[in-house]
Amino acid sequence: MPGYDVIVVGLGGMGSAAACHLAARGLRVLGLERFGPAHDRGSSHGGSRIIRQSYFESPDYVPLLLRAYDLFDKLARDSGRDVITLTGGVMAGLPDSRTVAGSRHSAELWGLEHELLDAAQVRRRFPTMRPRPEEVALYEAKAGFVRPEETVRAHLQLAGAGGADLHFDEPMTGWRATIGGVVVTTAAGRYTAGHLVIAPGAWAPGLLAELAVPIRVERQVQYWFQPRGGVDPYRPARHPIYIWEDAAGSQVYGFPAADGPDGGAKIAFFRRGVDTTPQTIDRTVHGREVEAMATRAATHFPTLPGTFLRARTCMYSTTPDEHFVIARHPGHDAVSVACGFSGHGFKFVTVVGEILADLATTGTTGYPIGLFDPRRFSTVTPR
Ligand code: PYC
Repeated sequence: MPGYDVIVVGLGGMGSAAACHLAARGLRVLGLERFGPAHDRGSSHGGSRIIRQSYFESPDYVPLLLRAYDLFDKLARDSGRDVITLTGGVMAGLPDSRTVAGSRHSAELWGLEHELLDAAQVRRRFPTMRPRPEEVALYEAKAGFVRPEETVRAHLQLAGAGGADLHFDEPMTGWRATIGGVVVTTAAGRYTAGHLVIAPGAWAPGLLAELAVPIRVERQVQYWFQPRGGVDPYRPARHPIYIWEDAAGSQVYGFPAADGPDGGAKIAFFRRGVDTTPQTIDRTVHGREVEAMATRAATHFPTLPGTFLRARTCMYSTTPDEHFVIARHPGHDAVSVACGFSGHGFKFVTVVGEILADLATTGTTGYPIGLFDPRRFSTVTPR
């Protein structure tokens, strides 16, 4: 009999959630992570990530989002941690922009609560914002932010409490399928299990090369500014999360000032990252980058940029169609994979954990994950 029912490789956003759901089902779980708990070397750090329902990327995500919200609430209750805050969300741009029209399409298709605001209504409601007269917004009261580090800690806490063995600073060095499951090796040992879940984040191009999913790892930067006149108008009770698309199709996104007393307002470009790798990423944020962010912030917010406080790099793992990869491994029934979250995945971690637990235990899931099939990119060569 294998030593474990399931080994989870990667205990970032997705893997920690999978370990939590698997342990809650009474399975013997081993989690392996190359860094420490809730680390800042991958894609699950920086204090906040957007959560929203009127999904411009595709209405197909909506059922998963609805479940993700319920599971975030449950995670907060079960762990006692502050993982989700609803602030409302403004999706702004020209009426036919992807951000506005796509969000509206999802909202109408699924009957999601939303309001359409013209520029004057946005200015009145949110004095921090300065839309152009021709811009509009979809406002969604149920949008807000989740806290990536706290979410990972919460999942790890519950996984550990459920009996999972969690090994940090222990990267997987290899795996192979066997008759009864898998063997996973690390520098510290050799482990057997009936099933393997690989949730490698930005390490996917190396660890899941055989899937032939053309994932681009992008260097991204998150910036915090202290608004002129102070942060009070930017507090979560007054200032929503937002995604704002300009006439050229470039999106920025941001948050209320929620990272401590002088944490500032966080803003970032969505996409526009440069290609990188986890091994070579430039963690320095350069003056010209801060300048570009400050200039863009000033076009939407009368009291930004104010004073630059700090910036942090992270990584996106982007697929060509910007949809995720979640599936049983096409070459191995004993392996499930989750990668390619393309910069919009963190809000889904709770439900992805549940889906991975379904795939590991039953081979299938009741959730609609056809969109995330890795075979959409190419024929898979079994290892
Ligand atoms: O995760 O919803 C998201 C998001 C939007 C822009 C950047 N991230």
